[in-house]
Formats: sequence, structure tokens, C-alpha cells
Amino acid sequence: MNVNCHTIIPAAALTLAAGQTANAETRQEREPGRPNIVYIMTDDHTAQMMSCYDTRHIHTPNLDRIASDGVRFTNSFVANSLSGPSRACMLTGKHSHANGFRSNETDTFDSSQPTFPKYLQKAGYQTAIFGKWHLHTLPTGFDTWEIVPGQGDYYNPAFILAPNDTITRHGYLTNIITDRSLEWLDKERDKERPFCLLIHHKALHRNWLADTCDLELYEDRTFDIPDNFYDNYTGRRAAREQEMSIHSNHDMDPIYDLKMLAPGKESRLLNNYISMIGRMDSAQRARWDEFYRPIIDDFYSSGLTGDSLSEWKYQRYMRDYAKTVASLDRNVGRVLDYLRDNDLLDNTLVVYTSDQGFYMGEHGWFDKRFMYEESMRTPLVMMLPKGYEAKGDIDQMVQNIDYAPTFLELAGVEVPADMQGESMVPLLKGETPAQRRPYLYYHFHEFPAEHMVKRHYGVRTDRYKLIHFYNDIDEWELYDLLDDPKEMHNIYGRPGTEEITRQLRATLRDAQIKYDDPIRLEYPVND
Ligand code: SGN
Ligand code: CA
Repeated sequence: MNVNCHTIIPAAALTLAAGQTANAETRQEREPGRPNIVYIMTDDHTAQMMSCYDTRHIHTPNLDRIASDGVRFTNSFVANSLSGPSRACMLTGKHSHANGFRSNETDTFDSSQPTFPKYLQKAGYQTAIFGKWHLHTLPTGFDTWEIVPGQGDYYNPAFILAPNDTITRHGYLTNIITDRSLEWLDKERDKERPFCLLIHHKALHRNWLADTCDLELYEDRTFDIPDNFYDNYTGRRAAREQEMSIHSNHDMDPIYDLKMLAPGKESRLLNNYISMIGRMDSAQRARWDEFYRPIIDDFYSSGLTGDSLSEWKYQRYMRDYAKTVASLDRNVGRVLDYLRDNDLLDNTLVVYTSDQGFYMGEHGWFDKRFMYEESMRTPLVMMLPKGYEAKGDIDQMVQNIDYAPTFLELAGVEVPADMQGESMVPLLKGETPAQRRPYLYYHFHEFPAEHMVKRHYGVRTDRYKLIHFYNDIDEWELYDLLDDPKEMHNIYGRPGTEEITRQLRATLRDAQIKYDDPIRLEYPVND
């Protein structure tokens, strides 16, 4: 950790003063049926960049603490790999077509619909959220909420506070969201009642602006390039026609994404970058410019092109992303320390997850959206309250529509019949049901839109994945994840796959009927 990183309120200042009694004697401690919930969700954090999942790239000691003291889900997925839709799935326990929020760009969340915070609130929980909301309507179901507008800003960010005031706070967003969450935990909540706190970070969203105190990190690291970085997308038309390629300066902009601002250099997203760094105060900006100046000079004098340019972009992308993870990891550590130092861990479920996974150069990409593994997966680790015996890895497939029913069951609230997710509580108790759910259903709707990933739906089983790209295209893809975990070989239509294709198409049809998706497989199973 970089010792120069400051936070506004150090965690230590919030721990109990000598002589005070910790929460051990509060009523909720005597009510083990109603544990607290601390749900920490980041944006675009992928398992490849979390060392309890993948040790190749970086070290995340605080996030790993959650896994080592609790459980790590090794097969955790989303239903629609995009921010707003994921948040809506998580809040409602329903797929996108059922909660009405399919796309960041065209939908607004109907905030009158039931959500798990509303059910918890009704059951006597205190509910609060700090950070990214991204549902285009104001939060409902929270006693306290402070959200960033839209995607939020890394530096000196605006916040919308209930009932609808906007204020600007000074500093780096990941620190500020943590500060406010700790302040609420320490000073604002009623310590006699159980609580559900949602800490929603904007980090690690594009364009990965590091905290100035973390700028020097990872500069001496050369990250391994994924072996499918130069994928040519044979047999995968939707993959070929996306606009999320590191190789393309249109998609990954050297100025906006990689901070190579210099006089006379133009780019599509230049003004967006200028307005972002324009939020910095003079000290932040001076530090920023001092760090980037030599890198910018080197970049323009080297005149890189072709593969050398792509690989240079990949390294800068990885470093920027890794620096924003460092700040996030440190801030999650502050929350864990607070909970530990205040004797809250025994009676609190701590969840860490992301709104979806992300590509770190696999297939040559950044961003998400596709039903392929890197972005359909999302990290999920938990520390469990006393009485829940699971430990280590949980390998059953779970999906973000499962969170709402899990939190309700944990709090002793009846799970409404129309929630489509399945409670994970049996898994948290250490029970191993033979086959919890034989497949996961996925549906991505946001097209045409930024990054141009075609609309698609599909099913994933333990071993296979069937995807149908539709709308302005009609293409099927089939992967055997055992033989081809990187999804490079579309075997749809190959001799020998007839039977598994028939079975998976039947599964897909069953899923669309079960979840009542109005956009259905229009083809007979055997065509
Ligand atoms: C922004 C980003 C995209 C990103 C979407 C959705 N562009 O539009 O790269 O895919 O958000 O991300 S940017 O120019 O604004 O950085 S999501 O996680 O919020 O769904
Ligand atoms: Ca996201």
C-alpha cells in the first residue's frame, strides 16, 4: 500500500473509544435470526484482477480476506452484463425483461416496484446506500441514500442526497463513498436495529482514473498478454463486429482511456477527458500532470503502430485498472476493520461482488456485455454471520437474481413468489444440494449502442453454452467449456453436436417459458 494515501476519516477514528461498549450487547446481537447485511459492489471488477480468484496479475489482500474468512463462489454469474440492468436484477431478484430495466441507454427503473431493500425496511431493517445507483430514477426503499449522478466522477464528485439536492464533495470517490458509509455505520444508524448497508463503488469503471497517491503503482510491471489477445473471431460474427477492441483507437482512445493528452492531439473523446480532469483542484492536477508528462512524451516520440501500439495500450490499461483496484482494496479493508473492531462480524453478512465481469485483453477487448465467460462471470465472496457454516469454495452456479431472495431469507422475510432468483441460504449453511439449478439464463438487450455488442440470449450449463445473437443478425454459437474454456471455437452446426444442440435448444426454450421472457426462441427445437 502507498503510505501517502489519505482518507478523510481514518477507520481508526471511528472505532470505539475506551470504555464504550461494542455492539455485542445490542438487541440485534440477541436476535441471531436477523443478521446485518453489508453489501459492497464495485463496477466492472473482474475475477482476473482479484487475487483470491487469479494470482497472475495483482494482489488484493483485503478482498482476499473476505474469501479466506468466509466463502468464495467459483461459479458466480450475472443475467445481463451491464451496470443498470445488473443493479435492477440484484434489487428485484428478477431478470431484466421482468424488472423492466434492460438497457442503460433506453430504460428507466420503475422505482415503485418491490425490491429487497423495501421488504427489509418493512421488516424493521435500517437501509442505506452510498455510491453509484445508475437507474435513472431516485432510490426508493432506503432510509438514507446518497448517490452519484449517472456514472459519477472519480475526482471531486457530485452527490445527489435525499430528497433531491446535489452537492460536491472534495477528494477521490472511492475514499468518499467509504467515508460516508463508515460515518453512517458509526454515528447515524440506530444501533438497536439490524441494518442493510449497500456500498456501491464507481471504481473500477472506465476510464480508470487512479487516486493521485496510487499513480506510481505497477509502473514497473509488465503484464502477461492473454493468449487470445489477437483473436481473429473466426466463426463468431458478433464477436468480430463489436467496438470494444484495445487494438482500435476508435474503441480504446489513447487520450480518453490512456490519458495521453498533448497539445495538438485530437480524438473522439478528447473533450470528455478534458472535462474529467478539469474537475481536479490545482494540487491534484499538478500531481497528475507531473506523473503523466514523461509517459506522454515517450508515447508520442516513439510513434508506435500495429502490434507494438496494441501491446503498449494493453500495458497502460492494465496499470490504470490495477491502480484503481488498489484504492478499492484499501477502502474495503477499512470497512472490514471497522466491522471487526466494533464486534459486528459475528452478526453481519459481508458480501463483495461487482455489477459484472470485464475483459482484460481476452479476445483483444476491454468492456463486457457478451455472454462469454469473462463478462458473464462476476466475483462473489462473502463473510458469513454466526450460524452459517459454509467455508471455502462454493461451486454451484449462482446468479445476481439470487441475491434478493438470499437476503430476504437470511432476514427471516418470506421470499415473494414472483422473485425469479433462488436463495443461496442452503449453500451458506454448508448444505450441498445435488443439483440446485441445471442452467443459467442470460439476455443482453442494449443494441445498437456504444461498443456495438449484438442482442443475444442463451443458456449456460455446467459444461456447455448456447447463444443466439438476434435483431440485425441471426447467428448461433455453441461452446464446450470443458474443451474450450476461452470460447474460441464455435461448434454450432458441427457434425457430432446434433444431440447436445437439440438438448440445449430445448433448455433455452424451457428457460424462456419459465422466466416468461417475451422475446422468445422463434425456432422449433429441431430446425
Ligand atoms: C459508459 C462507457 C462505456 C461503458 C458504459 C456502460 N463509456 O458509457 O465504455 O460500456 O458506460 O458501463 S464512457 O465513455 O462513458 O466511459 S456500465 O458498467 O455502466 O454498464
Ligand atoms: Ca459496470
